[in-house]
Amino acid sequence: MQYKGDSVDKAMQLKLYQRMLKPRLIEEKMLILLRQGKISKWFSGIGQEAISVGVASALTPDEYILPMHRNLGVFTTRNIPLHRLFSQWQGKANGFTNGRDRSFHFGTQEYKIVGMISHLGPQLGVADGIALADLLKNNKRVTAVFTGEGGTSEGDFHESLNLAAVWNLPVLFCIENNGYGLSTPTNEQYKCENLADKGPGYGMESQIVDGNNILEVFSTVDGICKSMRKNPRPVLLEFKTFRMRGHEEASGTKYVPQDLLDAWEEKDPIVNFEKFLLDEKILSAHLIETLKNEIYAEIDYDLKKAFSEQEIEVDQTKELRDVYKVFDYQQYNHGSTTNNIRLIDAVSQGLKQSMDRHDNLVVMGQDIADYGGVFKITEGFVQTFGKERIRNTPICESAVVSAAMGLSINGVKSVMEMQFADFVSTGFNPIVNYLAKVHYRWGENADVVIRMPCGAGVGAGPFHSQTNEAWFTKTPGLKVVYPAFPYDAKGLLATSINDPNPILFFEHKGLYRSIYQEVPEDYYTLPFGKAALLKEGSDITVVSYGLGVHWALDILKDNPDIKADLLDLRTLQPMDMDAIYTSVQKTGKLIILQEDSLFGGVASDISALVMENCFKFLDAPVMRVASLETPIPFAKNLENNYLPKERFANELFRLLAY
Ligand SMILES: Cc1ncc(C[n+]2csc(CCOP(=O)(O)OP(=O)(O)O)c2C)c(N)n1
Repeated sequence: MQYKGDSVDKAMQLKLYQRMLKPRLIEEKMLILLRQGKISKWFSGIGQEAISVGVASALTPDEYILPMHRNLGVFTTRNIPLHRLFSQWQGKANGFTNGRDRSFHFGTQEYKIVGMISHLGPQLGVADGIALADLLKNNKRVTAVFTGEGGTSEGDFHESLNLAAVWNLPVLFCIENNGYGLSTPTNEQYKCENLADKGPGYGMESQIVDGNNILEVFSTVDGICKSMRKNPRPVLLEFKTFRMRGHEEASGTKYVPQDLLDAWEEKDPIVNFEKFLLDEKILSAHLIETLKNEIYAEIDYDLKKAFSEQEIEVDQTKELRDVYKVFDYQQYNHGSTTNNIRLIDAVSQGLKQSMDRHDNLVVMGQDIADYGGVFKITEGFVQTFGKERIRNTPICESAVVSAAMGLSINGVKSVMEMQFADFVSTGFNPIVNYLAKVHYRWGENADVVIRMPCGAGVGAGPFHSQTNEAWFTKTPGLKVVYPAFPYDAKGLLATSINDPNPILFFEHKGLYRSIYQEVPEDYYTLPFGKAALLKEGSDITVVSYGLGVHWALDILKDNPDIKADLLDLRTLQPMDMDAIYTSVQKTGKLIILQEDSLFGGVASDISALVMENCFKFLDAPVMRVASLETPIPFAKNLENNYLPKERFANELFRLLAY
């Protein structure tokens, strides 16, 4: 191995050696503890230390770094106290996740480290968002993110590199090509010769780096970072290295040819660098021993500390509480001036007023800038707020959701417009796995609103008509808002943007231009978790939300003899169960109407809760009315047959007669 000693000063060379030694010695200790059954899983980065240490050493302490599961050297180079790492790996309270997540699955703002989720790819889009926030704040900073070569096969890799290139984001994409993704060798992972070859395809500089040569890693990354800080742009680096141990310790390396392991053992980044430093007289045998002993002492001391820490205590209240960041709801009242506007205008107005109010709010979505979005919600926004804050995105929902997460980590709020709620499926992973879980996992929050133009009745067929709120009400950590009227839409959107938690904000397309209401001109907020009692009656309780509310209103209008409480839920998570219980206790009968197909929908859970909590008040079975268990058909008569409006009227009469 060739070291160019003159590229890095001697003090730094020594520091780099020390920094590589530390994760190596920690790992050696962990392997012993693993065999003793004192720790659970271990993902080894032995042989890959030069990459973690070299990259982390080239960044400034205020620059974010996003490591993966083999990057212990990132954590140690950022000087995280070892006992906290050990506690983290043992699921103890002094770790970073209160025992809620394992190994390297955590982040810490204190050390500007944002750890991975198991799904690997979203990490890359999060880096885009962090870098975008720096760019918007005019911080001259680089964000470095890691991926293995296996992770480059995920769609997130393509989406995130493309997004970074199109937006010119200062992200250093670091591929650690260690030959295997679990048991899959590179020739079964990708077809091109080098992954760095992909850079030019994205319009991005790229470079191959010898990942086992610490001086090459450090000096290359250092040089590139200096240049990226001056001239912000993404750069792709492919570090060639090798995974010397199994994917994780239990899985072994049987499938790896021995000659490959032998050849790479010769290239051990620490052994070789040590020899070089000895030759250069930067190191001596005595100094090596001293350095090792210092690290051993630190490991032993900190291990004792972590082992003596008690097991995490179970506190169910805290477990439930920590799913969401506490939101200090502020009521903003409005004056008396109103205008008769449509639901679509109310959403647009609410969004615009929030843009005025929050300097750090960015809106992202497909075709939302000059074009104004397919529904024209953001028409004219570019002229008022500029293209920095009103951002057209490529067609890459997953990377944009992840970028929204990154923006939030770096202090920028965002609203993302799904062009149609149906397309959220391609951004589903980061929503339910990253945004939803991040506060519970390590106390970070996702200050993100995802606007969801949804719903049927517009003859748009199976892929432009879904109302998929139940995909999200199922997932702890998300809030789900679903207004049925312009007044609610405006006030609830303002609240959603103020709330620091991730929110799915459903806007029914069929209501956009058909429902008018007097809506205050002023900015105002409305609280979550408060259903609206639209009609009062003693015979039956009707519960619905979104378009269903209007179907119920139509049918009750046509049948003035029916004395019904009609509750519009307005928000589904949190849900105003108290309002439902109160009404059911009065009427003894409940019918729930939802536009979505029946099984696993919101109506089913309301029904279950009412049975469990109000059984003695019920005079009849709780009825759920919903769409057919089919995809949403296109032809008008098929769609009408699919939707439950007519069935609702029949069931309502049946239940009243029960
Ligand atoms: C979306 C997803 N699919 C599969 C896995 C299972 N898995 C975890 S790590 C891994 C291999 C990753 O390989 P690579 O990105 O090259 O990183 P390395 O482990 O080699 O460092 C696989 C298949 C996962 N965690 N997430």
